[in-house]
Amino acid sequence: MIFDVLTLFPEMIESYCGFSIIKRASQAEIITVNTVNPRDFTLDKHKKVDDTPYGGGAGMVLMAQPYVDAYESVPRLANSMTIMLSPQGETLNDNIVDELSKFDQLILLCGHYEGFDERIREIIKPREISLGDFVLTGGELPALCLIDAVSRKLDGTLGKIESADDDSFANGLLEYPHYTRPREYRGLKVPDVLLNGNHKDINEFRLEKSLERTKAKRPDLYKRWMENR
Ligand code: 4FL
Repeated sequence: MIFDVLTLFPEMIESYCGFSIIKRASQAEIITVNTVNPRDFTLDKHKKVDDTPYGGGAGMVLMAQPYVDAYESVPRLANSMTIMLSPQGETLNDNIVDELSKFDQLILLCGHYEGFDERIREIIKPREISLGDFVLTGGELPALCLIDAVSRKLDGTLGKIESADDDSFANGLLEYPHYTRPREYRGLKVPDVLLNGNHKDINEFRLEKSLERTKAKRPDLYKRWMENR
């Protein structure tokens, strides 16, 4: 998977991708993360990427020309999708992450300031994706969330044991509680069933706990799970 990220702050993307599992996925060539800075495509000597809005109002608007030229400089694979990170998009979820993980290339457009000149949308026609109903200072964190969530779905990124298949959401339920050593901490004991080595009992216990906490914390997911089983 190639991620091409259009951003005015490439170091934000590069620094996050230099750690932990995402770094390992890059080294294993499961993913490649490239950045393109629209500032490098400005035509004036001040390298201006934003300007005041026509019609007045607060803030600055990202200019179309540097953004569109930066976008058009990205080499396109056949199986590619362009995504704008924006609070106006559809909200990201595990189904969309699965769908996106099937592409060979994701081109991610990060906004800043008050927003994009509308002609960027009209020319590029990206799919718009939001992380939720809140506003950030820029689209870099949402882009990184998307890179992270998609990367961990790709073959080889996670080990077999940590595999994404039984994550919360992948099976439609929240995860069961996890415990590690010691067997007792501040008077709180690890449930006996996890210590007796009976895997049928353990699986039953875990499913029961998954159902219990999904019902309590996410009645919407619980309802859907009950309807589909
Ligand atoms: C993008 C917020 C996606 C939530 C500012 C620029 C944003 C965002 N989801 N805020 N992009």
